[in-house]
Amino acid sequence: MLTRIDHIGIACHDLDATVEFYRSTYGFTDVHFEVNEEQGVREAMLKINETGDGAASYLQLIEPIRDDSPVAKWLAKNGEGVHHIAFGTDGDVQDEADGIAGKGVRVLYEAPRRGSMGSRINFLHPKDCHGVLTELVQKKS
Ligand code: CMX
Ligand code: CO
Repeated sequence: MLTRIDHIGIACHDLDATVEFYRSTYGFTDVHFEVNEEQGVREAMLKINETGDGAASYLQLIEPIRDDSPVAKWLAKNGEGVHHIAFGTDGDVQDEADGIAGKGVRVLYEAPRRGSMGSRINFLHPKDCHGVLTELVQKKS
């Protein structure tokens, strides 16, 4: 089951400056930095709140580390802004993805890949989701 908004993904040109904006403007100070080579991003997960199921909600600020990464392509076309939303699952992320694929929505990866903080992730194609790139997240247990 999808139980929460796990995070909102926001694409930016300058990760450090964007983290500083969220820190100084809103006081979000719980920040985890990570590089995800496979996804082609350097990222900061800003914890926003704890949720009832023991997980948390985050803003994921993402800066491309390669010109050919999906986020670099998206930034060149759209500029900075909201790039994707991510729903958290309470069970196996691939079971969730398979169930959604059965409803005719394209799932981008055949098997889950590694996301932030040891999570398992997959994506749904934005063209099948009314224009929203949608990520599914199973947090590390
Ligand atoms: N949100 C909404 N629509 C999007 C989109 C996004 N983030 N990215 C692309 N699109 C739309 C484009 O606007 C385009 O629409 P039109 O045909 O109407 O112009 C269409 O989808 C195709 O876009 P594209 O620019 O040609 O890009 P690609 O098809 O090469 O790639 C996608 C699109 C979704 C397959 C690719 O971005 C992808 O694989 N994303 C998943 C991985 C990812 O985004 N990783 C970074 C985040 C990592 C993390 O969260 O941990
Ligand atoms: Co994400």
